[in-house]
Amino acid sequence: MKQIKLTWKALAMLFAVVIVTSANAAEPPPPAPVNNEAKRPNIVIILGDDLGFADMGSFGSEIKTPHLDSLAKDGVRFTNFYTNASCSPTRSVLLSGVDMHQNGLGNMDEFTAPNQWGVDGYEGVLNNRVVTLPQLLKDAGYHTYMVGKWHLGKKPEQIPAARGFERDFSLLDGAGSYWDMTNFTAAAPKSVFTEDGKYLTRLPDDYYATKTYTDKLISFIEAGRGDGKPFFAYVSHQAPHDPLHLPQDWRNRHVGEYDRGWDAVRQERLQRQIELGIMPAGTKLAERMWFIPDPIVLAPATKAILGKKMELYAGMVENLDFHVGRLIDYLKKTGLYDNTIFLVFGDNGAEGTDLFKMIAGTPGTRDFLFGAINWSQTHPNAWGGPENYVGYGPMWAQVSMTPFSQYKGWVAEGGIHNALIVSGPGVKRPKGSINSGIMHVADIMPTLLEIAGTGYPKTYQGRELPALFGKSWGPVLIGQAESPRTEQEYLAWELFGNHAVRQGEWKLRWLYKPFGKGEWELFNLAADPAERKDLAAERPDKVKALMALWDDYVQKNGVILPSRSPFETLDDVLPKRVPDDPGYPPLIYKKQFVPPKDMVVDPKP
Ligand SMILES: [Ca+2]
Repeated sequence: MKQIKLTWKALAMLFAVVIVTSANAAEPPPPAPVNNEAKRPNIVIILGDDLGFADMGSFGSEIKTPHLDSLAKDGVRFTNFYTNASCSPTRSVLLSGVDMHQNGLGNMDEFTAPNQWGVDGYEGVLNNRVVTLPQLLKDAGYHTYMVGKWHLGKKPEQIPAARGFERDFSLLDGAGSYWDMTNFTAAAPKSVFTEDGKYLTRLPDDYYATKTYTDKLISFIEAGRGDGKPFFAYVSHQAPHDPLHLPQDWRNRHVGEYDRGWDAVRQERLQRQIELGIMPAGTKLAERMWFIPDPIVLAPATKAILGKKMELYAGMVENLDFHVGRLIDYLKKTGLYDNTIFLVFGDNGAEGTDLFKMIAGTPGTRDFLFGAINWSQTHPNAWGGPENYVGYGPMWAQVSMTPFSQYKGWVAEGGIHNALIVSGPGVKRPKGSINSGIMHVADIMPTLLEIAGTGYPKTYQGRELPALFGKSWGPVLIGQAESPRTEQEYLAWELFGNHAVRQGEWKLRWLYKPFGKGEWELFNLAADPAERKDLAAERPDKVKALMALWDDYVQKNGVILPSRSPFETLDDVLPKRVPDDPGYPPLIYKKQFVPPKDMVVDPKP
């Protein structure tokens, strides 16, 4: 198949041409320029795992992120960008462009419910019906590199090398230690890593996730530099996902700064967001969740101990920013920076749930809500080190998601609404500007294919491909549209049974009690971005219209609401209901993956 080769500049011209010709159809477009491959831009996706909407300085945080902010200064910040509510569902959509219920991540592998087992779209890995972004970019002449967390399958035919990445250094699991191969469950206690398509016996010397991923990526780019091919790099950082693992010299940079409590920090962040133009004037904070204490009632020592968790989290984000800075420096020194497009975002809302309570405790009970507040019985001075597994809890997750309601795992805005920065050649909007068009992670595939001068085929290697879920940002990036979608086009989400649909400024959501009402709630996000006031009773017409869109989404994508969910019994009264489904949740029972012997190697130096 002959590849279409377009420069990014030519592509921008092509947009202009399309617009002109639609106004003046008599004039045929000039032939598109070809054979200027060297000028196609490099593409770098920087993903922060569980990084919150309000965690970067350029989105209102007090956390210092000068390198990420420098990309915001050079590019555009998007304030209405959506992902899915957790890791692998978002990543599957990013890399396939296809809705999660079709691409294999209809549910997280760890929580796939009995009624979803064996159903197409619920494989728990990125399935073979889709073609991946790196595969198509590789076919179009790009180098394709990946470092960091994969979370889309561990078998030889499912790993990054099998899905289009020419070079990789990857953690195949969804989380794990930042220092070694320790993982969390009794049945699968060891993380699995690959390097260039082989499974690793051990990790390199001096391994620390964020640092090593950056070192590896720089070595990949350096090795491929000079052959004239552009590169695509998927920098899938583990940070700042829990556990909060941080090198010793990064652990004590914010001592005491968060003792003032979560309410104060949220208010300060919202104030800065309004000053920056991230949120409109008059925006109100989502209410503090009912099970989180008012910091005023806490003893100073308690505030200091809980504040320490946020000190560590802030350190994680700053350390991530530091290593992003190393990558940017390298690209500037080699002259690659000016021809590189960057996309920066978090993969879902910040993490308020206690992962370890979900694993070691009694899943499906309400105790994990409270567990995260008191979690980790080790001495706080040891937190951050390799032997300690600490998250920061729902109070700080709400801070990370200022001004929104709730956090990761839920489809309130706090679970799915993320910060997005796009910078680099082809972004024709004023440097440092802000856009509030409604964007979705599924848009990235068609956008980047266009930038690379290629497109999404109807078939691939003889198989018919599912339709893309998203729409290209081409017209938005060159300033000719404010949003890739019209007021009529809708977005929808479902995870763990929670579900929602958004059309224009209206959002209809259904959440398990007591995070939601266990029935449809309606919000006007333009007036009420923090989902404070349910308008369902006042606007039955809107509820009905949005319910019809939800039904459309279910039908088009084969959504099956789960029979079991990690959040299902939160509102139970005593005695606890403990449904018995052998093997659920898979998270606890899934056995240690053992790679084929002939694919196991020692790490490269
Ligand atoms: Ca995540």
